[in-house]
Amino acid sequence: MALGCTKDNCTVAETGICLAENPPETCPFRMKAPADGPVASPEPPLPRPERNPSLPHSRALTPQLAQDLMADRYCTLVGILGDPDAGKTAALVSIYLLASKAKLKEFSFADSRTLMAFNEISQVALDWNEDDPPDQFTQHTELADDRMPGFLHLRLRHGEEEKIDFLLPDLPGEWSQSFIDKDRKDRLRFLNRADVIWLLMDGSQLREPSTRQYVVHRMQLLIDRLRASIDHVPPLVLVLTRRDGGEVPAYFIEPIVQEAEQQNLQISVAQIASFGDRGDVDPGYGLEALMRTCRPDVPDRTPTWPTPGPDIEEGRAILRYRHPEHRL
Ligand SMILES: Nc1nc2c(ncn2[C@@H]2O[C@H](COP(=O)(O)OP(=O)(O)OP(=O)(O)O)[C@@H](O)[C@H]2O)c(=O)[nH]1
Ligand SMILES: [Mg+2]
Repeated sequence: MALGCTKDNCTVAETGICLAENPPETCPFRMKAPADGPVASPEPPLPRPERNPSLPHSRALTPQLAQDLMADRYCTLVGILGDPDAGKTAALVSIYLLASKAKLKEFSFADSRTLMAFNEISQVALDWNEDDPPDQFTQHTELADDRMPGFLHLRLRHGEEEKIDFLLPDLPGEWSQSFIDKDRKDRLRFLNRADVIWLLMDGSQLREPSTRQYVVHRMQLLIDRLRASIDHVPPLVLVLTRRDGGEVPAYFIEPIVQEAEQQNLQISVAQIASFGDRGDVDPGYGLEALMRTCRPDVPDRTPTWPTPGPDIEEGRAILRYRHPEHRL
């Protein structure tokens, strides 16, 4: 390294030209080299990292990353199944928007390791102009790797002290179809560890006489598959979407509830409106109550079925359904 000069503005170290017009080697203003040789390079302030630093993962977590997180802290894992178009992604988008906009009463947003993934699936809903709602609030789900699930992570504060980490898989409806039709369960092994399983159903197909029987039958098959494939099936929640289009009467879903009860499975029913472009039901209706189903220790303050009448409160969305014979 060339020696500099003690005089301001002298560039002898870079140009070799002395500002005082002295020979550079003998100029009295030149900096002195240390007695033991040339100036040494300064030590780097930090040790070199052992491996390249990586940015936090912003998209859905792979099963391995989800497992790493679960090893670190308790995570509430939710299984989410249902046909294409049932409203699975829409429910996740709505939960994220409610949490991030502080619209939940009991939960508040604390953190997410998959913000980019949430933002990606929420894009249309975020741009939504109330006067001109889109035909589709979300896109059909496709995974980068069709062999393994991706998990969305949401950390919510509950009350003053508690923080709950939710892992929510956003799966394509075809996974549920191939589970029912072909017993394809290899990709759904994570359900063995689930704290709760949400079974999503398009509520409008239940209200519609021409489709009702078919979708009820499909859901019964799904319940049977779960019973046959999982050792300890966690509590099931039958989630009826598109509540903004109308309420599904209890007797339409009774055959599904009976199927679960015959299999000795615990089931409850929720009606949600992830979006609300029709009727007078607010977007996000029923979702806070749905979140509560993930945590049996969080008290459910909702009344039992049925809840007729136009003035629907948010808390009435989730119903601990009891077959008439078993009602208290
Ligand atoms: N009005 C209203 N529309 C809904 C509701 N839930 C879903 N939708 C509509 O239905 C469309 C499909 O819902 P998705 O959540 O993408 O369906 P999905 O179950 O994720 O479907 P796949 O990804 O194909 O398996 C959404 O884009 C919305 O337009 C709801 O509660 N109310
Ligand atoms: Mg989807």
